[in-house]
Amino acid sequence: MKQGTVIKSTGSRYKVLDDEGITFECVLKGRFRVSGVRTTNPVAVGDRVTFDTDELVIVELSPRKNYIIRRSSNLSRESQIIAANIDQAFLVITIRMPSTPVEFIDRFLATAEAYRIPAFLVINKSDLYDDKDKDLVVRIKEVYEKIGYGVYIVSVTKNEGISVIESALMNKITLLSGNSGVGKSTLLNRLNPALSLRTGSISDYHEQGKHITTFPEMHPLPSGGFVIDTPGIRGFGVIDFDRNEIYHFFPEIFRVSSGCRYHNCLHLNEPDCAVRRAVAEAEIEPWRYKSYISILLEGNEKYR
Ligand SMILES: Nc1nc2c(ncn2[C@@H]2O[C@H](COP(=O)(O)OP(=O)(O)OP(=O)(O)O)[C@@H](O)[C@H]2O)c(=O)[nH]1
Ligand SMILES: [Mg+2]
Ligand SMILES: [Zn+2]
Repeated sequence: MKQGTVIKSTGSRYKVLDDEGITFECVLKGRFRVSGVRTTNPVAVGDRVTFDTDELVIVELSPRKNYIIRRSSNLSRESQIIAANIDQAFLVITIRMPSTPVEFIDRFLATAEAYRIPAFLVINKSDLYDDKDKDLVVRIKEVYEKIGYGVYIVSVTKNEGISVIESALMNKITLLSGNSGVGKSTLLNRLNPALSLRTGSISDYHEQGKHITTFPEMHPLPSGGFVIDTPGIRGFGVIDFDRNEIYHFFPEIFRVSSGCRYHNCLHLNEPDCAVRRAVAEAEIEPWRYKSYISILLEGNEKYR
């Protein structure tokens, strides 16, 4: 018997990396169930498992620190576990080619808060930006750092800002997310050239829109640690937010909400709302408040 980490799953087969760095192709032992959740896959990337090195069978799943999940479809009660034991989540964004909407950033960060996974922003393609774009980069950095999120500004192709990212990823399991075309695969190739992932391909763009079941892969980094490359917000697993709880996932809104007159204030139209006051006084960034309202009123359906 050996312990290892699942680094790839294709539904029935699992690639398990042991602690000496050797990989084994394993299957699951008989009926393998995780109590509590009905999932299409009982074991996911990031899982720590015990496996039989002769039979190549996974016999036990170690307790998880966390896991992210998505419903297989709107009507289905079955869920897919996307990944387990995630230490942090990095969202790669760009100001142009493509331009990432701030609401997308805020939905991602709120989801990370709901999972209690520390989240960071990576603003890529800094080599492309004109003065106006650079002003926006500075603004985004200011707004999110003030809330408490780490923000990195990089150009992967010019190899600028990459060593800081490298240290931040060391010995951690990191979920890497971001819209198609922002440079996730390019970044991973930069961090580990042996990966030679496909970049900038047209077919990648097409796959984005489809609701196909995909199994993400964990990519090992030479300096230790793993990165899980997942597309978009669906890759993160979309949470069914409880309406009354959404503002808990906007840290700066949550902080001032104790000053609202009503303890169950949703910060919409209630009188004497400390959140709306903070927005009016520019203590809370208006676009963050807008994102909050958007999730409150529309939920997450549009990203499912
Ligand atoms: N100018 C510039 N282009 C970049 C940079 N990083 C990546 N690119 C380009 O952006 C395009 C998309 O990069 P990918 O790495 O394929 O993007 P991705 O995020 O993996 O996209 P999907 O796999 O579709 O989700 C490629 O043509 C890259 O060469 C950068 O720092 N500057
Ligand atoms: Mg890619
Ligand atoms: Zn309020």
